Amino acid sequence: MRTLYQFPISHYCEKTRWHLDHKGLAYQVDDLFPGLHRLQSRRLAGIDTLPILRDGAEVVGDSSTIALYLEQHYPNAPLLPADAEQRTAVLELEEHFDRMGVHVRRWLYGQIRDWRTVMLAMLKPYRPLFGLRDAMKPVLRNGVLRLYGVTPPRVEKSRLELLEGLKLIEQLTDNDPARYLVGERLSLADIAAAALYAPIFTPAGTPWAEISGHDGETQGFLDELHARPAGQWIMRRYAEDRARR
Ligand SMILES: N[C@@H](CCC(=O)N[C@@H](CS)C(=O)NCC(=O)O)C(=O)O
Repeated sequence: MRTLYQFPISHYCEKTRWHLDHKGLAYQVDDLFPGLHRLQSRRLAGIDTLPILRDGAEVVGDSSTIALYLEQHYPNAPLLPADAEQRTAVLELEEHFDRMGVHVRRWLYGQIRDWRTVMLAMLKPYRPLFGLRDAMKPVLRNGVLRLYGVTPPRVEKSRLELLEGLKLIEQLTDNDPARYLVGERLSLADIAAAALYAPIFTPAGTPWAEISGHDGETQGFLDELHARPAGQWIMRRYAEDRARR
């Protein structure tokens, strides 16, 4: 039995879901409650973050370690090229877009003015146990802002970083949304880039599509990003390459 310990709203968990789905591997999800998850994540894998994958007797934490584990143990539908040079390029890009995920998350949380839809997307999987779920909302909101360093100067720096990441996608694909980042096939680099940018591009069917209520300035910025070749590239990866189980 395979279990993915996750937060549905986490884009790092989305990267792992995509990888498992791409390989056609069956799994169940265990949605841990944010904050309290650390009791379990530390016990399972000695880490504070999700995703964590249990695969039979093996427990693997961190989306990049999980990715390598999956490639090693399930070589079908490979996401790492056989060619050594391309493989190195893919792994470097995966790392780059993993770091970008931090900026995407910080920038997005920095834009939220009305937290209702975020809380709904975040807490939907959990039952409203004795009103505890709703009582946790302000605690969670403050925890998210503190944990992810959501302060105006850092949010602005993250905005610039995420623009640089989009520029890189455009350079690597020569502004062509049909192309992949490395070589002619989907790789771990594409999955990392598309999944970790997904919260701001909100492809249909993803948890972030439910977040609404941005102010005019933020919405205008998002519209500009959507119109760029990199925005179209991300939406295209979702439309064409995001197999769902
Ligand atoms: N490097 C990690 C990052 C994962 C990560 O940042 N997960 C966040 C959710 S998006 C998390 O678990 N945060 C909870 C915490 O830090 O307590 C990975 O790739 O798995």
